[in-house]
Amino acid sequence: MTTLAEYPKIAAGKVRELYAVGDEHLLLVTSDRISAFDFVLDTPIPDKGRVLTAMSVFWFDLLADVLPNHLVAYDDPRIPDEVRGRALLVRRLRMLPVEAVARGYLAGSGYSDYRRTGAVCGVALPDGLQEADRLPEPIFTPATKAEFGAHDENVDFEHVAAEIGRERAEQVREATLAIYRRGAEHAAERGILLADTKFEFGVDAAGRLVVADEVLTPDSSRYWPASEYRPGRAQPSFDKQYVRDWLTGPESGWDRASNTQPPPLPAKVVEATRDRYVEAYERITGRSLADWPG
Ligand code: Q0Q
Repeated sequence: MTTLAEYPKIAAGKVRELYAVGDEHLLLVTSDRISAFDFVLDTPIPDKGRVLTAMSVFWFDLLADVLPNHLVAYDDPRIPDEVRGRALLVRRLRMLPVEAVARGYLAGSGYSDYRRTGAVCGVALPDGLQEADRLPEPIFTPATKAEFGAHDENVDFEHVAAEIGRERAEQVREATLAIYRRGAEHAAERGILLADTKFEFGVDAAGRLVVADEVLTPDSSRYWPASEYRPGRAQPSFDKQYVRDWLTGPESGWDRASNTQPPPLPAKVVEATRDRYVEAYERITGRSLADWPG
């Protein structure tokens, strides 16, 4: 029986770890940790790791006709029982140094770049757009990978072309927009607006572009409830709004401007947040989380 201790840890993010499994594979483990306001909170959300893992598997399968992906297995003897259901066995790729972001709506750094320059990543947009407005069509707005904890820096297409070559950059842009369009269309039919999303791509030994990392999850994308969509303001997050509201509300005793570690979450917020992750999964996939391993 394999244990996680057998596998060398080769990378760690805020809520995920990456382990080497031999020379050809990796184990991508998603924890139950949740981050808010750029802090990793002390309180885990039960099943968050399983939901995000199961979501990536669903999207990899739905979008396999658009581009190959790195998934090898989600239920395999090489996956230790302690992380079963929240770990993916994946092919080891040569990763491209670009955060491949697609935006269908104006939010976050895209909105602030637009307010400052009328464009996002060198892509000019019409005048007069409001926050959270839907864009005339989805746009490719790449970013450079930031050091741990820092925000990625938005860059233009020419920067990506200089980094990875023009032909590969064009392929990444096409793939990013194609996968986003399909995902956003599927989600919108089920009452969830995918405002934007971030992909990571790698290249396999045959030189093929492969979609890696997590795909179209609430951690790599903005998930907005379509029923509450009101352009002209910041939109509520489908999955993180309960956490954000409690932390910035009177009960938490936390001052966001203090830049101090937020307090632990009360059980009611944890439970409501878990329910939102499960609801997002079951609406997007039409499947029950109870049928997912772990
Ligand atoms: C790879 N990451 C992400 C990461 C820290 C995940 C490297 N198939 C692959 C993958 C994937 N996925 C990676 N490298 C080679 N082949 C993914 C950003 C970082 C924790 C989890 N870094």
